[in-house]
Amino acid sequence: MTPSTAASSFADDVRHSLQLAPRQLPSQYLYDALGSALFDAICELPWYGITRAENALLAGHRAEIFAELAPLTRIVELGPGDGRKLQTLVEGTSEPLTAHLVDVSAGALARAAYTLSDAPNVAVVTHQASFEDGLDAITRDLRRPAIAAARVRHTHPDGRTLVLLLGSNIGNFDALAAAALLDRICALLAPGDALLMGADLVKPERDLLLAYNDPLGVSGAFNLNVLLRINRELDGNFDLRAFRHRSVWNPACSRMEMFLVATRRQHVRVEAIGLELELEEGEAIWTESSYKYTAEGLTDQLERAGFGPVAQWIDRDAAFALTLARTI
Ligand code: AVI
Repeated sequence: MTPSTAASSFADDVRHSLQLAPRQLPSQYLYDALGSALFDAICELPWYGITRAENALLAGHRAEIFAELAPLTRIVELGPGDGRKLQTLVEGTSEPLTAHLVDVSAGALARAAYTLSDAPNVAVVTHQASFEDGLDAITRDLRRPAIAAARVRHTHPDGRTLVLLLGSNIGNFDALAAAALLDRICALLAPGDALLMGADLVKPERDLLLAYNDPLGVSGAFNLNVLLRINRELDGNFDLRAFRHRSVWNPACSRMEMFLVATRRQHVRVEAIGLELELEEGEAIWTESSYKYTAEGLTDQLERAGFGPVAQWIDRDAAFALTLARTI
């Protein structure tokens, strides 16, 4: 499953993916205003360690990152969430920076821009778009000829660019889509620019099950909210009480999988797209995959995409890796 495709719309994607076998919904649609707020709440949960581990690694290594990449003038963050990861990073410099934030959620962009308004040296530009469309728009804005010239001359006349793909956002892309995304990031960057990627590592199954099916039920609400969104935006009649949240670890594919499971046989209608569904009791709608990696697997993946790893920092307790990689 791929979280986003360039020219798709919510209506088209819902119509198409709910009719696949097994039924699916692309995970990018979990992030409307409420979904983004619920995801921010997940990041606060004691069982979801990604955000805390990443923040500690960013705070601990930001000085090295800025020293390594000087002169850094531009940061592009794919999926900034509430902006706190970038805030932690930019506390490591007083040099002027332009931050391009790319997210499908207008609410997340507004929250991130607000968080960063505390950083006087950072000018924020927001792009409400999928990662792919946002990268393409930024590449166009930065005038590709200038980048192409920089590639040839191996110079950075207006400073270096750092792309941030944090929070294990890469984990919501399957292998092919992840490779395509890394290629697209590479296309934006000139040699010597860099990617900083935060990715969750394989860990004991019981920890993963708690992180993706927490005792407070926030993960369940986050998952179910996509049905609420279909009801609201596409005039659907999903009965949210007739579904339960399920998360499973798939060791063969090294990923957590999230589903909404029908608790009874039911008929659902989504008026705006003329869709009628017959769901059996126990039938599942696949809403998200979260791939988990090994440290070596991450560096191999980056090397295949044309990056040379510079440094990798690992939080062993949380099993989380932050990798800085340069375009070569
Ligand atoms: C945003 N993404 C990296 C999160 C993850 O861990 O896959 C989304 C999430 N899904 C359930 N909990 C959190």
